[in-house]
Amino acid sequence: MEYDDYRYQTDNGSESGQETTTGHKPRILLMGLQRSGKSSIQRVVFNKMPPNDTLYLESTTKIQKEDVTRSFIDFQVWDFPGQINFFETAYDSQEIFGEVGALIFVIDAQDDYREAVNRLHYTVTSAYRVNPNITFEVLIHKVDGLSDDYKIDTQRDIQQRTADALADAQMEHIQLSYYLTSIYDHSIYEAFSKIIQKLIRELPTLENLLNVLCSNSGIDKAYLFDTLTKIYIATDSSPVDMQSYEICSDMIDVIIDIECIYGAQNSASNGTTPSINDVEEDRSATLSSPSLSVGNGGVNGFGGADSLQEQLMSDTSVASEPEAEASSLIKLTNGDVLYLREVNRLLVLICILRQESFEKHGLIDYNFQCFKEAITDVFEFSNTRNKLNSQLADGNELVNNTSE
Ligand SMILES: Nc1nc2c(ncn2[C@@H]2O[C@H](COP(=O)(O)OP(=O)(O)O)[C@@H](O)[C@H]2O)c(=O)[nH]1
Ligand SMILES: [Mg+2]
Repeated sequence: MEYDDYRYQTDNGSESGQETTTGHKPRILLMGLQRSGKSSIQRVVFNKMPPNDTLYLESTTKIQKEDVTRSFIDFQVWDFPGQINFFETAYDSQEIFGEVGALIFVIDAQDDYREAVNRLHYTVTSAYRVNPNITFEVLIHKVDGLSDDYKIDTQRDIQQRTADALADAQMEHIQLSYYLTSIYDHSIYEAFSKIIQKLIRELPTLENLLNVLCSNSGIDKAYLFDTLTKIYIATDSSPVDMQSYEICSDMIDVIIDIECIYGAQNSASNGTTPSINDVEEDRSATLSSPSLSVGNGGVNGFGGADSLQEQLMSDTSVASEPEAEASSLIKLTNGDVLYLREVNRLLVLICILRQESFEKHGLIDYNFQCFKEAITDVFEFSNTRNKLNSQLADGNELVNNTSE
């Protein structure tokens, strides 16, 4: 399958009638040795490519830029060819690294990683010299084949080698964050959630709103998800455990699948835009433990979802149009309830709460409405500010094409 099948908005076109790429969005760079998995990560997370299809990806020969414009997520992803050194004088490193938000360095953990660690050191120190504001993120990737012990050892070893090398170069003040990831499970989404949250300026406001919502409604945990990428862009300040994130992320797949099977046709024949529509479920009989098994890494679920996905993908101007928002309820036999509410076409809120707390569900719905209005306000505010910023930056005339 071709890459083009998956992309929804790219740097070289306004296929969906959206604005074309602006050169001044925060950038996320994907760097690392060849075959470490950079292109696969980009396709799986942002273009919904099924993980197995990445086996057929061709090697990247020039920087692939992609615009990701989805409500609070608004940046460019640059996928680098591993074989080229962009710090050489032939390239304008100021132009490449000057405006970067995050530099993600991918290391293949199934391979001998010594060379990758050397390259990581070189990349981090060189990029830091150009722009000390970059956040450096290291993905110890392809850990699907590895035992838990081996994962931990590998991470410790890579961290140690990198820290030693930075200390030798007297650059130990550079901060790096490490993640164990694989495209075959939730770990890559969880890592991207954390990486991207660092770039969302509204994060403190969103967290605050979620905290208020949780404490006033008896909710134990709430995640605000970007529906398409399944990246959670904010959560309340109670600790995140992987299991609760996974089950919420699986719930999105379930709802989208059900919508695709039972919902999309109706809405198409009504001539209205399909959305995740009022799917009410009571699955208490079928779910014996708080873990759903919906697809591998949650990605298979999108197989038949093309039309809905495309619509979701092409619509980025959502916050303004009022429409009936979807909701869904899943009761688990351990006494927990998963409650999903659509904030707008790009965002869903998923709450985990005790069944007893859900009895006051009028209160929760009322609080949700307040939450939704607040989110819409924050979004509109930041949208206006971004537009102003980009007009200012356009005035300063920025060069956009750095791929050669
Ligand atoms: N087992 C495993 N293989 C992966 C993973 N991510 C990518 N790959 C494989 O690694 C190979 C190289 O991937 P590619 O994205 O082309 O690497 P790039 O050169 O860094 O862009 C492909 O065959 C992918 O299927 C992963 O998480 N686990
Ligand atoms: Mg590549």
